[in-house]
Amino acid sequence: MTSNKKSDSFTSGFVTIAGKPNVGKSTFLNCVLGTKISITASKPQTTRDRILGIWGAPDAQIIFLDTPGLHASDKALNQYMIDKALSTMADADIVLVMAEPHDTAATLSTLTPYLDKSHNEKILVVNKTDLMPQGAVAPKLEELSAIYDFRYACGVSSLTGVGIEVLMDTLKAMLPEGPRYFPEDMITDLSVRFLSQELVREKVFELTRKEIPYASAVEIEEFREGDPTYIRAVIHVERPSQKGIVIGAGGSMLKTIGKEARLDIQRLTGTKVFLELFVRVTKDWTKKPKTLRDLGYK
Ligand SMILES: Nc1nc2c(ncn2[C@@H]2O[C@H](COP(=O)(O)OP(=O)(O)OP(=O)(O)O)[C@@H](O)[C@H]2O)c(=O)[nH]1
Ligand SMILES: [Mg+2]
Repeated sequence: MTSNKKSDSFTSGFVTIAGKPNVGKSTFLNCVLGTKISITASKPQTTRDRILGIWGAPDAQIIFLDTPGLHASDKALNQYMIDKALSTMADADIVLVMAEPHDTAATLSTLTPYLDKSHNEKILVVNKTDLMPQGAVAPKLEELSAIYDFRYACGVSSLTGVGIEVLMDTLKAMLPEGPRYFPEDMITDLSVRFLSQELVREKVFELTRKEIPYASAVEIEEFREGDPTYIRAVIHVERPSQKGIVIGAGGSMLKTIGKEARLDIQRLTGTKVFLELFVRVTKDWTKKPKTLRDLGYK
């Protein structure tokens, strides 16, 4: 791609990562940043909010915005997630539309109405190319490119990093000259408190089954910085039966969630972490705008 920017110029801009649930948007962001700021899981609808990550080079700063997967649902929480994804797409200079190997033109074209809502450049990125046989990427890109007027299309693997550098060069060439929006050493605008809450939610997502991940929210009631960092968090569920499952036999499930979350939060804070977890029933919280707001989805 050609660029007529001056050699001493600084390039910057906002790139929103959008697509259906579970295609690897958050894994891609973590791969680009080389650090984990967005939680990931093998189940769909993991990300619920806009997650901002800042990529920097001496001559460029690209602000990536990870979004909840686009899907159809009337439930208040899901509507919140879809609205968040759409507003974050509208704010971007470039929307990176992420797909995965088993997408077809038919499955990907369900996104077209969403793409039509924002008037910015769109790039198609097929993620998880490590799962594709050699030679299958180019025909897949050609097939999926037909659904929209994409400015560029490429394949990447967020697991191995293949293709990421080429994509970053392309984004840099496409973005305009602009200021450094965030301080050079900043990687996200999210607080350690919020990231800790997300890490607990990630463990609930990975370790529980069926409807439990979708009925769970995490609220940090107390966060005291220091060494150790002290965190008291509540896992909200919708029904008493779900509370029993999250606690597990003899407290075993809650113990595992706590242990795994604590290790991740320790990596984040660089301190010892004392994590106290409780489970509370907040009836039908995913369906009511008021409880959604109370739990931070606003
Ligand atoms: N093999 C392979 N798996 C990947 C790759 N990228 C992501 N995954 C896996 O795909 C699953 C979903 O990844 P996420 O990053 O949570 O996907 P997402 O698009 O953010 O999902 P939502 O937040 O639910 O919309 C996880 O199990 C990841 O490990 C990749 O490049 N290759
Ligand atoms: Mg995600």
